[in-house]
Amino acid sequence: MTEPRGPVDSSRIPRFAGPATFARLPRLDEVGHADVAVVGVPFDSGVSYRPGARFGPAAVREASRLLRPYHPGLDVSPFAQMQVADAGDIACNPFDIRDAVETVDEAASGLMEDGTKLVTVGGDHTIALPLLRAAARRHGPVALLHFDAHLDTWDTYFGAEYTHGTPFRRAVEEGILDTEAVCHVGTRGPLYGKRDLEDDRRLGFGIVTSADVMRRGVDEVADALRQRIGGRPLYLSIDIDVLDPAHAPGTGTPEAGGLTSRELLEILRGLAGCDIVGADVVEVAPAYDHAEITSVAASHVAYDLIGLLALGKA
Ligand SMILES: [Mn+2]
Repeated sequence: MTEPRGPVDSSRIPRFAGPATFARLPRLDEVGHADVAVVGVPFDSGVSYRPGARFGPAAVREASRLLRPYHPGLDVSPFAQMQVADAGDIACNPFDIRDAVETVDEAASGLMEDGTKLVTVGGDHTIALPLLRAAARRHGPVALLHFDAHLDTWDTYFGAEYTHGTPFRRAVEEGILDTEAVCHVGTRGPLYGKRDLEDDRRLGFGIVTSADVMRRGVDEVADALRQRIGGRPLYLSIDIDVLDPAHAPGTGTPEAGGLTSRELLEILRGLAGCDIVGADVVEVAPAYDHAEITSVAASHVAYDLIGLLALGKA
């Protein structure tokens, strides 16, 4: 096996120069095959409030320039232990959501064909549905941990089925989730009514609220999640609005009282050993960001996801 090609050497090319790929990794077309590919989906036509997540992938790549190759929290050097590459963006129709959903499904399935696992950077949360379809086509119905301020299991908005607030209801309806092991983490904030929670529970979801994380602590929460997941193939969907607006102001539907970036990263690290088959980080909307707070957080979340995938490969 040839050695993986890693990021450009920052002792030779400073971090503010060189390629604009995620973590300054090679492009997928430069390495041919990747164990893990970072792919952008600059799509935000499914949002219900502030638009702008179409600029998320570029902002997260820019903020990822400072990532370094060794992850001490997980004791892993992901870029040395496997080939990681940047697969560029999936370009989809900004005027036709159904068409965009099909495009993401096909492109993700194509990228996964030879076993590549995807860490997808959105884009709004609509894209989780086609990404889950692609994952389920390969692995069967998948367990899901959904980190978000919101449930995202609403039925329709203005009659529209495919939006950033509805992907996980569609996914349950389509039978692509293993509903024995689906859970929201970090939810909070006002709802339309109590029925939102009843519907969500009926769909099969468990909930660890943002307040639960604070009361129980990250280790206990991660242990409970890991037990619930067991050995099932697991998809992780991370809406950056799971973080408090202090940690992620640059997002479309911010809610007070969220996780700190430290809590989120530590819960993720507590999932080491799970059989992760794919992941996304969505809803970074850089126009509302300050000093790259949100895109730095998202780039670190993506790096942790890659680290978890590297551990799974070891
Ligand atoms: Mn969401």
